[in-house]
Amino acid sequence: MTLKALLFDVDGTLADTERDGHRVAFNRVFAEAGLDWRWDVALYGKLLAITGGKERMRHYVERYRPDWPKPENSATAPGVALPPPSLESFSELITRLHAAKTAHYTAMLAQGAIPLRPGVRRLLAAARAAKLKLAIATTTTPANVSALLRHTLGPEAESWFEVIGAGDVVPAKKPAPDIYYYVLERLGLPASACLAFEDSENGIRAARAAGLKTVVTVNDYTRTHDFTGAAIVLDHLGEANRPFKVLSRTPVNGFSFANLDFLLRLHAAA
Ligand code: XBP
Ligand code: MG
Repeated sequence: MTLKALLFDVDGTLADTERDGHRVAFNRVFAEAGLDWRWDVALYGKLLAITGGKERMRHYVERYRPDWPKPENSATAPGVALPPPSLESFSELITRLHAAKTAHYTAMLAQGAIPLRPGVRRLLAAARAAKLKLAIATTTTPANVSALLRHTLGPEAESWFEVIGAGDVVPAKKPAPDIYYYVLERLGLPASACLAFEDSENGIRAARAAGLKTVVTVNDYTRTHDFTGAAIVLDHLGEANRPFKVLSRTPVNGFSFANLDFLLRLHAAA
C-alpha cells in the first residue's frame, strides 16, 4: 500500500517536552497548591511509565505517598493548604491541579521554552509539499498540542494536520492503541497506508497494536526502552548538516537524515 499519511506522537517526538516542560509545570502547580509533592528528573522518568498527566498524578499518590488518603476516601488530606481543604474530593483535586498545570505548561510554550526536535520542521514541510496527510496521535491535552504547534510552527500550523487525536478523546491512553484507531478512522485510511512516529515504549506499543509501521526517535528518557517491532530506531530525524544515528538494524541504507525518500523506502521495506 502506498504511503499516504504520517502520524505523529507529540511529547518526546515533536519536541522534548517532558523534563523541562511538563515536569516543571507539574512542580509549579504542586508548590502553588501547598503540596510537598516534588518530581525530580529521575522520579519523573519513572512516572512517565504512566501516560496522561491526571493518571500520572493519581499513580504518584498511590505508589509514592502512602501517607495520602486513598483516592476512594474522597476528602483531601487534613492540614494541607488547599481551598477548601476538607471539602474537595481527590478527583476534584486532580482535575484542578491538572487544569492549572496545563495553564503553566502552555504559558511556557508561548514563551518559546521548548523547541522542535531536529528534522521535525523540515519533514513536516516536505510532507505537506508532497501532499502526504499529517495527523497527531497523543495522550497529552489538546490545548498543549495547539500551543506547541502554534508557538513553534506558526499560527496556521494546526490546520496542517487533518486529524488531531489528543488527551481524553479516547478513554484508554497509550499503550492502548485506541488513539491510533481514532485517528485512522477519521483519516479514512488503513494502518498500512501510514507511518507512525514515536519516542517511547508506550508509544510504539500503541502504534504497533494498531498495525502501524513505526519510526522511533529516542530521547534521554526513552533511550533504554524496548522498541521491538520498530521499523527503525534513530537518535533523531536528522538534518543535512546533522546526521542521525541508527540505533537498530536498518532496512534502508544510504541516508543521513529522514527525508520523504527515506520514509517511502522504510514504509515499503519494513
Ligand atoms: C505524553 C504524556 C502526556 C504528558 C502530559 O504523551 O503521557 O501525558 O506527559 O500531558 P505523548 P497531560 O508522548 O503521547 O504525546 O498532562 O496533558 O496529560
Ligand atoms: Mg511520546
